[in-house]
Amino acid sequence: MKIALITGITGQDGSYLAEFLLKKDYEVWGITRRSSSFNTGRIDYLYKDPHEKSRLKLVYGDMTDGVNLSSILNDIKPDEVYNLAAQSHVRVSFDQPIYTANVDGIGTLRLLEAVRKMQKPAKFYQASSSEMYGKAVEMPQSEKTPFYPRSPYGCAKVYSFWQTVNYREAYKIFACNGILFNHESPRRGETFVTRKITRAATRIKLGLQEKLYLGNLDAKRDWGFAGDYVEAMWLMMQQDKPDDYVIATGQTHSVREFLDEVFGYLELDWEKYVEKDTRYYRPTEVDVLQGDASKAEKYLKWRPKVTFKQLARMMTDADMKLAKQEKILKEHGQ
Ligand code: NAP
Ligand code: G4F
Repeated sequence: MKIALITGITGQDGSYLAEFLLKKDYEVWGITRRSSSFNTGRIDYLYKDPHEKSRLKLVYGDMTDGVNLSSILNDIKPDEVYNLAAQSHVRVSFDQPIYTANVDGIGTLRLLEAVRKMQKPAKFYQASSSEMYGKAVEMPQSEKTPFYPRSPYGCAKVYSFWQTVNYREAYKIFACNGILFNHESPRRGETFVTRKITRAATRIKLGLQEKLYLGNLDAKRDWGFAGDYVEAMWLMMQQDKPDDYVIATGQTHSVREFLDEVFGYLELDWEKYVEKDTRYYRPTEVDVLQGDASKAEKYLKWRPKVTFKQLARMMTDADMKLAKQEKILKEHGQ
C-alpha cells in the first residue's frame, strides 16, 4: 500500500486530495495544527467510511517547525509528499508578509530538506500558484511565462517554486510544481471572493443578510473546481519524470460575472445588495489571470470537468442548504 503525506490536509484542497487518495487505496497521513477550536471540519466526513477511516491518520505539525517536519517524515516514511499547507490568503499576506514568507516560502524549504534527508526517496508535490504570474506579461499564462508576483504571498510562492526546481536538479528528487489557477468548491474558505459571494447571496435570498461588501469587481480569474484539480496533482506524481504543469480551465471571468451568475441563479439583482468597501482592495492587484493547461492535457491527459456555470451553481446550492439550516435554527431561537 502506498503512503501519502499531506500538509494542509484540513484545507479545501487537502480534504479533496485525502478523499481522492483514500479511494485509490493509499494510507493517508495529514499534518494538522493545534488549534483552540476544531479545525478538521472539512475531513471529519472521511471517518464515516470504516475502510477509509482506518487508513486516514493525523499528526500534529507546523510548517514553521523543521525539526518536527523531519521527525514526522522519518516516522511515516511516505512515498509521496503533497505540500499544500500555506497562509493562502493574498490580501492577508499584505498584513502578515513575514509570517507568509516563513510558512509559504521557508516552510517549503524545511519540508524539502526533510525529504532530502529521508533514507527512503519520496516524491514531492509543491502547491504553486497562478499568483506567481501576478502582473501577467502575456495571455494566457503557460509554464514558459515569466513570473511577476504582486503580493508577499506571490513572492513566497515564487521562492518555493524555484526551491522545488532546485531540489529536483541538485538532488534528483522527484519534485513537481503544480501551477494551479484559482479553484473553488463548497469547501472553499469563506473569505475568498467566490465563497463570500455564494454565502452572502443565499443568506440574502432567505432574508438573513442585507448587504454584501466587496472590493475590486473588475478582477478576472480562471476559476475551476477543486475536485478536478486534485486529480491533476496526483497525475503529476505518477509520471516517469518530475516536471511542472499549469492546471487551469483556460477561461477567465470577472468577479462581476460571478455575481451575475450566482445572483441571477437566485433571481436576484446583485446591484441592489453589493456595496464597495476599500478594505478589500489590495495595494497591488492581479488584474487578470488565464491559464494555458495544454501541457497537462498532452502529458497528464488531464482536463477540467466542471464549467464556470456549474461551479457557481454547485457552490450556491451547497450554501443554500447551509442558509436554510441557519434559518430554521434562528426561527427556533437558537
Ligand atoms: P486553504 O483552504 O487555505 O488551506 C490551507 C491549509 O494550510 C490548511 O490546512 C491550514 O491549516 C494549513 N496551514 C496554514 N498555515 C500552516 C502552518 N503554519 N503549518 C501547517 N499548516 C498550515 O488553501 P487551499 O485553497 O486548500 O490551497 C491549498 C494550497 O494550494 C495552498 O498552498 C495554496 O496557497 C495553494 N493554491 C491554492 C489555490 C486555490 O485557488 N485554492 C490556487 C493555487 C495554489 P488550518 O486548517 O489549521 O488553517
Ligand atoms: O478569491 P480571492 O481572494 O483569490 P486570489 O487573490 O485570486 O487568490 C486565490 O487564488 C490564488 C491562485 O491564483 C491562490 F494561490 C490563493 O491561495 C487564493 O486561493 O480574490 C480573487 C479576486 C481578487 O482580485 C480580489 O481583489 O477577487 C477580488 N475581490 C473583490 N472583492 C475580493 C473581494 N477578494 C476577496 N477575498 N474578498 C473580497 O471581498
